[in-house]
Amino acid sequence: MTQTVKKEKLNKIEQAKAKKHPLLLKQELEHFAQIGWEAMDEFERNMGLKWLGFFYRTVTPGKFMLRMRIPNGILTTSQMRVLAEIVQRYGKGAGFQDQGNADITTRQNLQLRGIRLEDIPDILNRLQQAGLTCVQSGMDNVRNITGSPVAGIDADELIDTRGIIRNLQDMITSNGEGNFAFSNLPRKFNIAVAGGRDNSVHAEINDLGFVPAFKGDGEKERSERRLGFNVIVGGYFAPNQYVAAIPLNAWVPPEDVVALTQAMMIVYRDHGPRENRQKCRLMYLIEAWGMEKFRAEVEKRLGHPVEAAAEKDEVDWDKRDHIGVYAQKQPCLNYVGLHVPVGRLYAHEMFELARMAEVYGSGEIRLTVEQNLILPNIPDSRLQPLLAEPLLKERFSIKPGNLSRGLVSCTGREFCGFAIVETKNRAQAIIQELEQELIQPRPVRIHWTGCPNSCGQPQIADIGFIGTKTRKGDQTVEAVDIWMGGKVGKNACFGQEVMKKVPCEDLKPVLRDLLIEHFGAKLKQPATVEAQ
Ligand code: SRM
Ligand code: SF4
Repeated sequence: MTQTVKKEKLNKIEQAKAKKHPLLLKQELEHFAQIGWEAMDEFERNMGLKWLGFFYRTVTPGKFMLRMRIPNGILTTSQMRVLAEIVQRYGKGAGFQDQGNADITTRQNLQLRGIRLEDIPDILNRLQQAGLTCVQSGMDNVRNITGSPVAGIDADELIDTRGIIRNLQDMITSNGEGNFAFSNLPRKFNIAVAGGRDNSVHAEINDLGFVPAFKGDGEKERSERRLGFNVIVGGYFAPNQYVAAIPLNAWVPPEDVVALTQAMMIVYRDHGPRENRQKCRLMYLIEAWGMEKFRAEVEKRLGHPVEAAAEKDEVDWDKRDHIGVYAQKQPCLNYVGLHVPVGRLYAHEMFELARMAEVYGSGEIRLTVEQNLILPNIPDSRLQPLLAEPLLKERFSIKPGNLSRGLVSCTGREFCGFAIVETKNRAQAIIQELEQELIQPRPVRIHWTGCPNSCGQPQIADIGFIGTKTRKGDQTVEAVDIWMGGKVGKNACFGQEVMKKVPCEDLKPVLRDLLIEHFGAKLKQPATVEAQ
């Protein structure tokens, strides 16, 4: 598929891509392994290798983060073991007990830490043998494609998203080998396919979202109506730009999702802006052209008209977090949602999860955009022994506290060069203390993000924190801007900024007051807490 790139003043990254397509670096990995990270060309090391899934970390010089692609967030236990072996063997020095670690991401994905340049060729071999890929997981590529975490097992599901998402990933990455046709987009591109009534992937914050919808005149019997997706486009978060996706006025049956996506990506690739990196996401093309022209160009590429959107979509539930034990649509089988504090996994825990999914389930593990895990297909007879496993008692609870339960955090200063503040450890420490002090009657979704890039999605949280800096006395200290009122599921909307530059060291009492005032929290021992 040939690519036509518009003539305009290209930004620096475009210029570098034009000189040498970063996917070509795959052929030079052995050479890089020999010369070492310090001798590599800076653009190729810091940016180019992200096309292959390896992110150089300036915070930990010499170490890379490996970002996987896990379509629909679904892994087999043998794949989980391969990933556990990689962090254990190659990620030494990057975590607890020198074991290496991995993080579940807000895109239902895994990132592995502490990787050295010289180990990349061997790691890629291992991934390929396991049927896994990390290609095109960063920079100007389509990110991990999210789908309903309970696809195929949810009694109330409308459309099983698993096959669609696998097909999308294979089309975009050439079955995981790397695809030159779709790896020179003007910017990143996020795709989500919702299959249930709660829009559990929050499609509205993606560049391209598919939301279940019935097509029909509404008067016919339900069985005569056709089930497919309404299409929404242009959602994104970037520093100080938080934009919800808007309707394309299009409806597609499930079997047309891949073709429509392909057509849209060609239009974006060939016509999307490439001048100013801050203004290159899909919405800028839609704004420049207007929705009608954008839709017409997509149809032209597709080769046929697209049906107009269904009158309404089927998202009419509050969003579920899937933590706990739930009956599946298959008789006598259950899925068990485990809470993984801020998504952090250590190698020994990854091995344990693989073992448990095999012993009690069907050898499958699923990830959620809340950075948690699901073990599906647990027969009734095996529930009790699974729930008695030490890992569930000590770390990955099915009944976490109502504050821990909704806690999400981006990587933050521990590993991310963009970070303004520490996130994961701080988020957990504050919540653990508040759980000692408060009775919190219902879950509260609290999202931390270490800088305005908003990887931790604070705008969709009940309470969101965005890392910043402020002056306190004569010192510059880490602080957060506070957002409130984000909603997911039915009537999804973004929150609003309610406070600016609250020093992190003063945050706990501020959060305590917000929880008491807005979320029904009560002090356990008022006298003790006031005295602190
Ligand atoms: Fe992100 C860049 C981490 C989800 C918006 N994001 C980065 C980098 C790669 C920056 C870097 O090289 O250090 C971070 C890697 C840190 C590290 O070492 O872990 C990073 N983003 C993450 C993750 C891991 C956060 C998490 O802890 O879960 C998420 C990985 C998802 C995945 O598996 O692919 C992650 N990032 C998001 C999301 C949320 C989402 O996709 O729903 C967003 C906002 C939504 C969006 O993109 O529209 C997001 N990340 C960004 C941006 C701002 C994009 C923009 O258009 O300006 C950047 C910076 C950039 O691209 O220039 C960024
Ligand atoms: Fe890094 Fe900022 Fe993204 Fe957090 S929000 S992972 S600090 S880029």
